[in-house]
Amino acid sequence: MMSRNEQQATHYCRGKRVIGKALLAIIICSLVVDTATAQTTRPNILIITVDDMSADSMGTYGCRLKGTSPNMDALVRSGLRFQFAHTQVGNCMPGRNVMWSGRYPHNNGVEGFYQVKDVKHPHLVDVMKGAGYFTAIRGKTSHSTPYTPYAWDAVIDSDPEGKKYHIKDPDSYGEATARGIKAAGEAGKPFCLMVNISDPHKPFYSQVKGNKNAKDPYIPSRIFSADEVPVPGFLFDDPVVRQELSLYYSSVRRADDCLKKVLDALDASGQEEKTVIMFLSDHGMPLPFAKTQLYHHSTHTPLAVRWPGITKKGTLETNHMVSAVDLMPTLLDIAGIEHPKGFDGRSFAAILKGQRQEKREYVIKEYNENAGRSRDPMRAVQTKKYLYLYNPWSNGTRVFATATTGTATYRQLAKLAPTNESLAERLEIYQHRVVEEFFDVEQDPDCTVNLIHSEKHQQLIQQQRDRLLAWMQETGDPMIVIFRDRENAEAREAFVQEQEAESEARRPSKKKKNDKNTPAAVKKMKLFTVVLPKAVVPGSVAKMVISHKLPAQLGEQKLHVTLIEGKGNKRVDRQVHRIKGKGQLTVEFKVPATVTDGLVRFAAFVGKDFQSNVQHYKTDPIQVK
Ligand SMILES: [Ca+2]
Repeated sequence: MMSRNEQQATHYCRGKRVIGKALLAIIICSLVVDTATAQTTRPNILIITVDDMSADSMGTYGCRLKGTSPNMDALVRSGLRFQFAHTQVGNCMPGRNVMWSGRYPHNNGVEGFYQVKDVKHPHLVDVMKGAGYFTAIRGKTSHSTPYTPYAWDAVIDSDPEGKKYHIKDPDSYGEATARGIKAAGEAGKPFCLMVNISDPHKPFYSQVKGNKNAKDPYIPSRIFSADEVPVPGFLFDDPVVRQELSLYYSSVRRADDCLKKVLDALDASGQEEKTVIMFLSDHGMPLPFAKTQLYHHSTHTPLAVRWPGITKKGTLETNHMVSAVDLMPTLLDIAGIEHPKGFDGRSFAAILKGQRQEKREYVIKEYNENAGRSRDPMRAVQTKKYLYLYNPWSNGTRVFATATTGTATYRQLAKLAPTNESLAERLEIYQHRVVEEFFDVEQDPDCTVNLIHSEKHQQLIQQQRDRLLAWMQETGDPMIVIFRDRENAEAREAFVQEQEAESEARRPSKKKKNDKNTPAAVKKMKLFTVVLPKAVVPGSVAKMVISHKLPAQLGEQKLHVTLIEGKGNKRVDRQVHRIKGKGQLTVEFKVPATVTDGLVRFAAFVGKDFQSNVQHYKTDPIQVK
């Protein structure tokens, strides 16, 4: 049996130059040669990403709040930074897989948050290892690699004693960097080290995951207050929004603190002059209209490369548009490694050397599904001045599924919308959108005025549609069938439903048939509501009233209702009722005389079993009286 690494190496070489019986000998031979070349000529590669950070949260990219990013600013100024760089996707795993495959999602197979069993393309780690690099990663390994077991030489997420590093701890990023560099030295190889900083991804500074009352020990070097933060034009000025933004910007500052530790570690290693640094964010801020979208601010990223002896300090590059799909070919050129076949992206190494490249007037963006596997496909063409968006999922009733509904900002939007006309309009757009949009991003970077019906923009709109169609053809995008036939709403809806079904089928195999057949639209309905008992008294009966409304297509379903006690979530009792259509039932539980920790919870779900539930619900802990 070959190990995963060997399989990957074999795959890569086979695609490149190896035939028949000589396979193994040539691989060994080429690896030996590559390792020797690597030791003498190849530069170290240090890739640093931040998570969920909008470009304009940095001073060098126009942040209106001073002091968010002193170290990031110094880093990008020390090399060449792109003004017009975008990531392809507005969310993490599919976005990062574009970066490290050089392929669009429909060609690398990672369209959502799932791994691909049979990876047919070489990943960054495979190619770099094949060329004699020591490869190491800190953070986001599963989101950056399409398969397991990972081929990285080292995954540095724990300290030498095996204790997991905290993802918000700046010191740990310095430590991991130092260890990665040291390990490469011991292996006698140059390093390809990827450090993925967690901030400003949620939980934001001060919000400790899983414990509302815990204090966050990782305090940013500067904390911003609600009254000083800028409110992006795609959001709205409100105390709740400002409060959340203040935590976001404080987390940007903590990302900056982490970056400083990484650079200090590189400096201390003495490898600075032999190391090429690439720095970028994976997509925009984790708030409504940014993350999981393809708007301008969803994908606009800071992107800088410092290539010792090549890039000129303080270069602001404004001529060319580049995007995440170009990163891997560029890195291979920097390292002097031959390209494997099949990249969608194109190296911008020439631009780093101060040369001009043709055909850099626009970038194409692609979104398919969110972390919950709900499918809402979109495509976009972005130029320096305009953005065209195609949103075939929008059918007037389908609600866009996005991670940003978990934010305080979204909850405030939903709360205020019924009594505020302009927020009601924003909520409508957030939930339902329209099929096509066109924005003048130079005048309206927040993408609030849709110009798709503007008379004077029709020629420009058509130009972007033509570009998108040509790209679909060239890259084999299956969406071409409906894009060609844009006026056909029925075909469009059928296509999206088919994609939704495929996405459902990709859920883990433990999910039952029952679940696969549940359309996403049903999952978005509120199937039942619960009225809890006014008080829960030990030793007496607690009554809850459950009203249900199941669509006909679900037929008869089981409703499981559970009483849970204590911090350890121990099940006291579960009752199963059969429900169908519209109705109401009362569920009674005998509460134990002594309740563990003095806490109970109620939970309920509809479906055959929990793994295949159609909808579930759980209360916060309730104090017993
Ligand atoms: Ca992210």
